[in-house]
Amino acid sequence: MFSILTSLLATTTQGAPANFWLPKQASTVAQGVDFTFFVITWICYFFLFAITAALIIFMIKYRRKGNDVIVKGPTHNTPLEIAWTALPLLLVVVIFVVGMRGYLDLQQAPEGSYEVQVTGQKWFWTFEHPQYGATQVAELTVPVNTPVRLLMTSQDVLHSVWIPDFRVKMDVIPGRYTSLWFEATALGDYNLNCTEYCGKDHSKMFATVRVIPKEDFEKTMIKLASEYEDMSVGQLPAYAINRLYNRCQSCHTLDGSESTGPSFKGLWDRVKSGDVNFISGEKLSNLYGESTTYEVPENYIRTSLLDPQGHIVQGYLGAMPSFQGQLKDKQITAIIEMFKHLDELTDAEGNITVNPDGTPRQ
Ligand code: HEC
Ligand SMILES: [Cu+2]
Repeated sequence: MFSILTSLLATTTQGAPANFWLPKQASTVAQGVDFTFFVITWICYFFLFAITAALIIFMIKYRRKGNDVIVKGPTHNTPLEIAWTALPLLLVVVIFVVGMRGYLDLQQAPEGSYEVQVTGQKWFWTFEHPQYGATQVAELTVPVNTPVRLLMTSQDVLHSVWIPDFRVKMDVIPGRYTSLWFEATALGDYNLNCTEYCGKDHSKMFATVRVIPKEDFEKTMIKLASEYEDMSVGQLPAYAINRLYNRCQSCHTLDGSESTGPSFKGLWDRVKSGDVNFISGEKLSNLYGESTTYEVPENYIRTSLLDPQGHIVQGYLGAMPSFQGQLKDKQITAIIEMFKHLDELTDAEGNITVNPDGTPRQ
């Protein structure tokens, strides 16, 4: 009871910390959402106690006292019936008005919001910053005290973005755009979860929203967009497995198990030795050598990314999308280097063991 009271009071100040009922308030709309929540909760408590008390009192007062007592009950009471219709009506109107105000706030992003394009797919989130040409996976960096609008769609099934501390949530739907906006009011890292059951690894489909100072934002984005440009070839594998592999992981595993496409484990050895059969009946080893289709194995991987339908591996469907225009040359090199060094980047179960900067994980 006490905690309800303190939490209700807490909602009157913006940016309230986490309490027994709700997480921290870290966006401009959080206070309104919490207020609506507590108004409804309190109305429910009131009626819970009032009805329970009436129930107990009437049970005692009007209990059956013997076999021979016959009482004629009232059949109609107009003032009472008007009262129990009008009062609840008034209450739901209050709930509607409070809720609608918050809802409208949530619906309409302020003019000039910073826009991020969000793609949900099994089982990760991709965030693109069109203004900077930067892409983030499982991590979304945004400036503090700035309205941010997420324009969202799904590659496969229904997903849903939920950032509890911001009190925002919106479905992400294949073949359609939905949007959501927020303005973070406090620096820090916040959880973003998928909140629409979307299959086997739904519980792993989360991301971190990093709210950083406004003055650092542009610098961070520019760095992110060109992160790989300053890297030496030796640094590329760790970058690729952390920043690029997530675009492949829905179809290619790292642990050797079959998926929509062949596993990346051992791929470089297979490819290098030309031990790949195509559905056309050709063998990859026959396509290597001077003045042939691929000349050297690296070209096969490059072509696999830019023109995946060119040669389709036996046992699979031509389901791979082209990455033409989506990967820069240096990123393609990074992927090739990743294949070559996959053993150093993953453990036996296919878990990634390095950070983007090459330091060991954990
Ligand atoms: C939607 C599913 C899908 C995605 C996403 C995908 N691929 Fe593929 N990929 C396939 C399929 C299916 C094949 C086998 C058929 C073929 O050769 O096109 C394949 C084949 C390949 C091959 C040739 C494999 C071999 O054994 O010869 C390479 C290399 C490859 N993919 C790399 C990638 C990379 C790198 C990414 C991410 C940047 C990626 N793929 C993303 C489905 C996908
Ligand atoms: Cu999901």
